[in-house]
Amino acid sequence: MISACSFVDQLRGLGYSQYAGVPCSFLTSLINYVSGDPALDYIGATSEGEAIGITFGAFLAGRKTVTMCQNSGLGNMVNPLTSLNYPFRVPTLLVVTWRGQPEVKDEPQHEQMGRILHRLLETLEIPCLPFPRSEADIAQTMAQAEASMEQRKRPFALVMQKGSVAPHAVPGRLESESIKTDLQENLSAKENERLTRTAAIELILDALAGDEAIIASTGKTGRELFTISDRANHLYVVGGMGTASAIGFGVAHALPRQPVVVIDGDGAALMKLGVFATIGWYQPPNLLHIVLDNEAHDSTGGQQTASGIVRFAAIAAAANYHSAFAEDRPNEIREAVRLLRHRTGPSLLHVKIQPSSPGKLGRPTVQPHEVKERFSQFLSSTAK
Ligand SMILES: Cc1ncc(C[n+]2csc(CCOP(=O)(O)OP(=O)(O)O)c2C)c(N)n1
Repeated sequence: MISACSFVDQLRGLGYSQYAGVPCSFLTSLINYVSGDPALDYIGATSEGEAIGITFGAFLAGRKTVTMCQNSGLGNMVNPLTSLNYPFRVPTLLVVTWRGQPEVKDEPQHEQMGRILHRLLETLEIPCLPFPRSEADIAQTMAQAEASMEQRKRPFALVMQKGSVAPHAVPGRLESESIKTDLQENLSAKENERLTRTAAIELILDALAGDEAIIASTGKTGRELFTISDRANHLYVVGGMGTASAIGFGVAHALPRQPVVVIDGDGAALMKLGVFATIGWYQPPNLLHIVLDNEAHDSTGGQQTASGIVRFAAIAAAANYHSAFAEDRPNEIREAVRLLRHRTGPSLLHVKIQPSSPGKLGRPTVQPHEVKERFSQFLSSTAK
């Protein structure tokens, strides 16, 4: 058994500053220690996939990251690990607990995952080592983990058995300021009067100042942004559907003076709705979250989503955003973008658009890892 302090302090020495995750009882001491230390940063995510999005964003903003989860939650991470971290070549140190370890008494719901955990990591091509159980092992374990992440530019996992870390006291409760949201919903246009996604993205780009980090959701949102204008401050989230907002939050949280704009889709936003609570709790003042809502999974053939009955701005207001607007007419959308871009966030702008996209729509020709590199360079060159 090691102390939380001995592990975290070695990681601190190696430059790790951003932690995120969802708890497991095995992780209690580590999470208590990290969240009680003002020099470190622990984000409690609503799902493990969201936690991967957050550490992905923090990595792009220049931080070394740790993502913690129960092995049950590894399942929730599979999509972003395979379709974000892999193609974009983004590492994170995973600390994955081993519930259901064979021969160790545990609950039935952990049995199968306990048995398949190492095979699952192997299938995911994520190398792993046991989480260190003695202080003397920490340096060597971390040297191997760091060498792997440096060489492969992809995640590495430490598998934590029960009783690995000595108890550490629960830190004081955090408080988040309760906001009286400026909620304005002005939806009156008929569907055929609404903008197309291309027209909406053009209008948004025109209304922005040009110095924002812009993160575009999976499918045609990213493809249209790329086609309209391909710039270093654009990140096309080609995989990890639903995580654009978590990535945007990760960047905004790490770089609080860098304006960040997320352009989300309604299907993607609904897929990871929990992030609204994370954003509302941590209050990034520099985050503008735009949902382009065509009431469809337009990118995959136009299948209807449930968003026809969803008031995204009301959800953002209930989740403690500072401002939450819904607009469907060009002048009002433009005014809202201009206003919210400069207001203290987090802000949400729900834009009703019509389905459809240009007939011959391209795809990003620049590789995800190249997009990542130039986006990170943009962030470091403007870091204030
Ligand atoms: C986890 C996951 N599920 C499904 C898909 C397939 N997929 C790609 S884009 C997309 C639709 C996204 O819908 P929405 O966010 O509303 O954006 P739109 O296509 O309407 O612009 C789907 C289902 C995927 N890439 N990843």
